[in-house]
Amino acid sequence: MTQAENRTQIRKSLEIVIPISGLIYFDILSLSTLAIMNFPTSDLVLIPFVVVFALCAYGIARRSRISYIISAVLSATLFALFATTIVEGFGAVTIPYGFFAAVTSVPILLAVIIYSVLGLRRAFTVKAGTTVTWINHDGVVHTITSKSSNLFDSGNIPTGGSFTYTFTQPGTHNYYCTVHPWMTGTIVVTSG
Ligand SMILES: [Cu+2]
Repeated sequence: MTQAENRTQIRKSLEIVIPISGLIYFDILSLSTLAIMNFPTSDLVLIPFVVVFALCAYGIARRSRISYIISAVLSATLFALFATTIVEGFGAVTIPYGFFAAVTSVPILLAVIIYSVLGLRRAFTVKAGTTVTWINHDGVVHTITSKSSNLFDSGNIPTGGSFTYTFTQPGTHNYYCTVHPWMTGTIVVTSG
């Protein structure tokens, strides 16, 4: 592995590790804050966020594109919803937990937004000539089938099986699973 490849590899794993740990941290922080405050109805709006964030963390671990989009959009939404609470938290040095929650959640939500967008942009982008391998870690059969073009079709990939394809044509390649057509993915191939 060359140094440049190494750097790309590290950057890609940051785009997985940072959103996942950020989302999990935010879930733990939200749940413990709610528990400390005895679940006030005014803040129960956090519960759906906690659930979706957990699902997103799981989805990002499985390289799901939509999870990146949802985690970025919802983190930004939380900022907007809780802007005043966050500002109050910063001023409330006398309430150590509120201050701690505000101070940690701001950089963490920002990191989740930034790295989700980066992950979305980069994790599925390869240079022309790159060989991509899909491994089926799931318990059921899936396929990797190109959508509009007839570029590639893996046929059924059993559990533990894999499919390898070398992308030579630059462009956006959408693919899906013929068994579960709602499962889709995208590989962006850049020239050279
Ligand atoms: Cu499938």
